[in-house]
Amino acid sequence: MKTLIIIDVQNDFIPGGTLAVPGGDEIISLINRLQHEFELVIATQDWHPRDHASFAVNHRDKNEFETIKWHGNEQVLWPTHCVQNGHGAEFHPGLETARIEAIFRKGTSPEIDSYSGFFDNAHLKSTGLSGYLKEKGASDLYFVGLAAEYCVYYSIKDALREGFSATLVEDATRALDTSKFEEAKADIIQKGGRILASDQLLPPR
Ligand code: VGL
Ligand code: ZN
Repeated sequence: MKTLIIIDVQNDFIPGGTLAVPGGDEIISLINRLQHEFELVIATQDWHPRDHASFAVNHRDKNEFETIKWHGNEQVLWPTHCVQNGHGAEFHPGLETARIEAIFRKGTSPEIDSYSGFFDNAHLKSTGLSGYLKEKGASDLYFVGLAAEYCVYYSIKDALREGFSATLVEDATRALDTSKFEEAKADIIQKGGRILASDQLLPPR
């Protein structure tokens, strides 16, 4: 079953938010149009407690966007974003949510960050998304949303590891850092994922 997975289209990742992805607002109407081409639509939300370890303010003498070693993994220290129940964690009001059948939340444990919609960054904790999709018979996954080289890319890598077919809809995502996104795209192809443009999915206008 063709399934659309909408990653983190939340206020904090859209211009005006605390971790805004440039052009993040430009993809919302396209994501709304794409939803109608899919049998199953799922979304994720970054959903952090205020004391989350990925926030720079929770580390002494560290700056935003600095990288540290955290439990043996590289961890970027982010501006405070997507705090549980806060305005920044809500879906952007322009995103149509009527057809979203399930929402998977991630980054909920204070001590572990989770870019992927499937697992945390250390692969210790599952969100249940993989099992949900398998039970639904969803094998053909298409990814859109924010941010391209973080949560979208990590979700695609985990989808491939879990044995799904995974496709990035390239014009329905935006990156924080476009050169990192180029590396991510090369890696997606190398790992057996696909990249296509939305006009290959939408009816002609
Ligand atoms: C994300 C950085 C931190 C994302 C989430 O949604 O791409 N990026 N938390
Ligand atoms: Zn986050």
